[in-house]
Amino acid sequence: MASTPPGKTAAARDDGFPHTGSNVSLRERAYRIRRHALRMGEVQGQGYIAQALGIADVLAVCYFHAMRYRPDDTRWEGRDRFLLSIGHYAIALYAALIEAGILPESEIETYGADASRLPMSGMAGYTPGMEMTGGSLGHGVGIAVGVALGLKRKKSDSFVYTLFSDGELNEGSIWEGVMGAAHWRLDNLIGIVDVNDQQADGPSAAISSREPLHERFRAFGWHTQRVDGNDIDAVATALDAARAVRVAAPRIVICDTRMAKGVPFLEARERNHFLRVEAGEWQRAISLLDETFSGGAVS
Ligand SMILES: Cc1ncc(C[n+]2csc(CCOP(=O)(O)OP(=O)(O)O)c2C)c(N)n1
Ligand SMILES: [Mg+2]
Repeated sequence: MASTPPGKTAAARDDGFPHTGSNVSLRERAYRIRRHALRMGEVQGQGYIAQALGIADVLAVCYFHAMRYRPDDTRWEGRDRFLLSIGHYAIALYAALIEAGILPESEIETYGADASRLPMSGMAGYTPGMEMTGGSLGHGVGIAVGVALGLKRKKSDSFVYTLFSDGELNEGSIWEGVMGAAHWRLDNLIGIVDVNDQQADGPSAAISSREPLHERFRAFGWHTQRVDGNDIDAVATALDAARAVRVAAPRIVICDTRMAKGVPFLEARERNHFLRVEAGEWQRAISLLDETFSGGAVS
């Protein structure tokens, strides 16, 4: 077994909650996830950075509060599964996996390079902790339904989390999965939608609105909550409720987030689906993030 990383207790590792007993706050985890993502962005000079900054608070809660896993055994049968439906958010998940001690921080330098374990779109065969291959949008919920059904048949008490996006709701296959999950009453499935009101062609509300999204999910038979996805306490409370509530239905936590959260000059950009940042501006972005964190402004 690997040595216990700083801030984690050896006793807590075996029950699958490596973060239990850590003295690092969720707010600091989210800040560090953002920082890892910016450093990967700097390696390539471009990427889906705004998404990573926007979803960092949610990932911090997933990996340091809600989910069971063993950093040194990513295939552990008792783990909760995290299915990243949106392959282009891989940079965000890598940042969380680095923070979780599943990937070494040194691999940041390899991001997006040939033969790297960190390709620009999420691929299950390449990266420890990446449970599904993304890239073609619309498949995470359907795969999550299959995994959740399989776990139920094995009498497992693991949860299946799947993260998908507001633009991805344009894919009909998402709604097929949503109906299947409700039909099979998959109370071990927790969906998280990142509603950043942005997709490749512009604002989601203008291109193909799915609002009121909470009412739609409710109508599809899901236990539904909607929170500010950049409010760490609200996300943690919602995920606690999603696990604890006694209803025979899948659960959704709709997270309204702000793209590029934590780096004001990137937040201010109108089109930030794919960001290009000038070479000198990466360090500025990291410094601003550091300042907002130490000043208490990020989450
Ligand atoms: C089936 C499919 N169609 C189109 C794409 C191209 N594509 C990649 S990301 C993206 C936008 C999806 O919306 P969202 O994730 O909400 O965008 P973001 O919030 O990241 O800007 C699109 C259309 C794809 N990867 N797969
Ligand atoms: Mg979006």
